[in-house]
Amino acid sequence: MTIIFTHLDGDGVCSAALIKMTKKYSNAQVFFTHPAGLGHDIKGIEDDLIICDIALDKRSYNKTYSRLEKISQNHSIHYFDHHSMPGSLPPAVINIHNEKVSATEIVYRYFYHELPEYADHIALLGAICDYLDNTPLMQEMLHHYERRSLFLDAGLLAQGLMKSNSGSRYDTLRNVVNRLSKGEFPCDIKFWLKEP
Ligand SMILES: [Mn+2]
Repeated sequence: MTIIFTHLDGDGVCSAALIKMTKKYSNAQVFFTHPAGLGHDIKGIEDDLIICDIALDKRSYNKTYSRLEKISQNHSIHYFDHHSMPGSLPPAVINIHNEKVSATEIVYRYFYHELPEYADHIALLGAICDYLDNTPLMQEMLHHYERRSLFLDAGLLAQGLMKSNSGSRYDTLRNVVNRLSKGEFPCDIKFWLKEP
């Protein structure tokens, strides 16, 4: 079993959706966290771990480091991120880092050969949501799309994620990740359009 910890914005949700498109990680469980909470949230994890779009927080760096180190003794850890790092990661952690592109683009490049064709659409949405669609690869991919529909979809995703504030928010977000990973686009996810 693999656990994915990701950010609950468009970039984080799209990163997780791309990972779940791969055969190996289609059953991975998705959880949401944030930089200050990461060290706390990974406590007691006894599974393979993937972290996306979560900055390493300076104040909790030591705690996060030692927990990652402990988990990495028995499990694989992939860390996909694009924020500046206050320090290194434990040597056994596979650190895929690039500060010039979105976390979604990092994940997209890493799993490129295992992704279905519709992954391109989700990769672009994640990049647009983080205002990082102006990279060479994303600009090249944008040419294959109807820009207006893509930006509508990205807007729906960003707004939908912000508005899903009910008690079952994490379940809603998990459901969104699952649906995106199966080839649905934000325009298909109609429940976002309803008032809670
Ligand atoms: Mn991001």
